[in-house]
Amino acid sequence: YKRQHHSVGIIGAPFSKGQPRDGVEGGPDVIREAGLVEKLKAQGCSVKDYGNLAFEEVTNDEPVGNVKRPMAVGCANERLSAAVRAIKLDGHTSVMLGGDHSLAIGSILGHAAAKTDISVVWVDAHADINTPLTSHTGNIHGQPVSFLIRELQSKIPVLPSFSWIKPCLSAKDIVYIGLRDVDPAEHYILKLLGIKAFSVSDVDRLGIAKVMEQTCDHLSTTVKKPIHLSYDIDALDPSIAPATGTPVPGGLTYREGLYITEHICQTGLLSAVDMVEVNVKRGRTEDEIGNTVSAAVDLIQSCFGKRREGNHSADYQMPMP
Ligand code: 4U7
Ligand code: MN
Ligand code: MN
Ligand code: MN
Repeated sequence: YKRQHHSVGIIGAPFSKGQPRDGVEGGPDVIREAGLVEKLKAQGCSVKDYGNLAFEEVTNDEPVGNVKRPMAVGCANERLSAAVRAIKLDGHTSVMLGGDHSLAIGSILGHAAAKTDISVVWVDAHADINTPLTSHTGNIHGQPVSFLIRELQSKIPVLPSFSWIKPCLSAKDIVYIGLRDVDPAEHYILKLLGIKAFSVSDVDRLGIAKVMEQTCDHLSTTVKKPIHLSYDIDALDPSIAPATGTPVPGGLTYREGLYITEHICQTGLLSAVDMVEVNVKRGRTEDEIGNTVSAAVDLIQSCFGKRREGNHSADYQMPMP
C-alpha cells in the first residue's frame, strides 16, 4: 500500500427536481457543515471548494409523457457537467455533493468529457436505469444511467434540454453494488445488456471483499480506466442512513459501505465521486439526520485515504523521552 497525495475539488449541486421530495437540495451545505473540508485537509488532502452551483428557476416545465421536470433536470445537469469537467481539467479528483441522483448525468458526462474513457461504480439500493418510457414514477433520479449507456440509446425518446447529452459508457463499464429495489424493466435491462450487478444478496453470499475484488476485475479487463464512484446514501441500511428520500430495508452495513470506499481508494484510480440523496428533511430526529450526514462524510474521507486500521504521515516522528 502506497500513500497517495489527494487533490480534491468539491462542487455542491443543491438540486432536487429529479424527484418530488424537498430537502435533498440541502445536502451540499449540511455535508460541508459537518466539517468535510477541514476533515479532508486534516488527513493530508489539498482541497479546493468550488462552492455551490446556482440553478435557474425553470418555468413551464411540463412533463413529457411520464417524465417530470425534464427542462430543470436537463439544464442543471448541463451546468454541472461543465463544472465537473473544469475540476478534472484543473487536476483534482472531483467530489460532487448532491442533490438527487439525477445529477449523476452531468457529473459523469463532465468527468467523461475531461477523461474520455471512464468506468463507473454505482453504489445504490436502486439501479436508476429506467428509461423515460419504462419509469412508473417519472422521477429522473430513477433514470440517469439510461441516458449514459450507449447500448440503450435507441430506447431513449427525445427530451427538451437533453439534446446536449452524448452517452459515454458501454454496458461493460459500469458495476452496481447494493441493489435491492429494482423495477421489472430495470431488471430486464440489466440482464439484456449483461451489466455486472452485485445485489445485497450477492454481498451476503460472497462477502464484500470478494464483491470488490470482482468489481475491480470486471472493470480492468484491458486498460485501467479512471473510476467514477456514484454513491447514493440509500445504499446503506436505513438504520445507519435514514435521512434519504427512498429508503429500502436490508441495506449495506456501515462496515460494508466503508469497505467499498477503502477498496476503491486503494486502486489509485478514483477520479470522481458523487455523494447524493442525503435529505435532512427525511430524518425524524436529530440523531437520524446526524447519523446520515456523518456516514456521508465518513465515506468521502475513506475515498481519500482514511483507513480504519489507522493512518500516519510519512514524516511522523516518535516523541523522544
Ligand atoms: B434513487 C424507482 F420506482 N425505481 O424509478 C423509480 F422504485 O436515486 C426508484 O436511487 C428510484 O434514489 C430511486 O422511481 C432513485 C421506483
Ligand atoms: Mn440512486
Ligand atoms: Mn437509491
Ligand atoms: Mn433516493
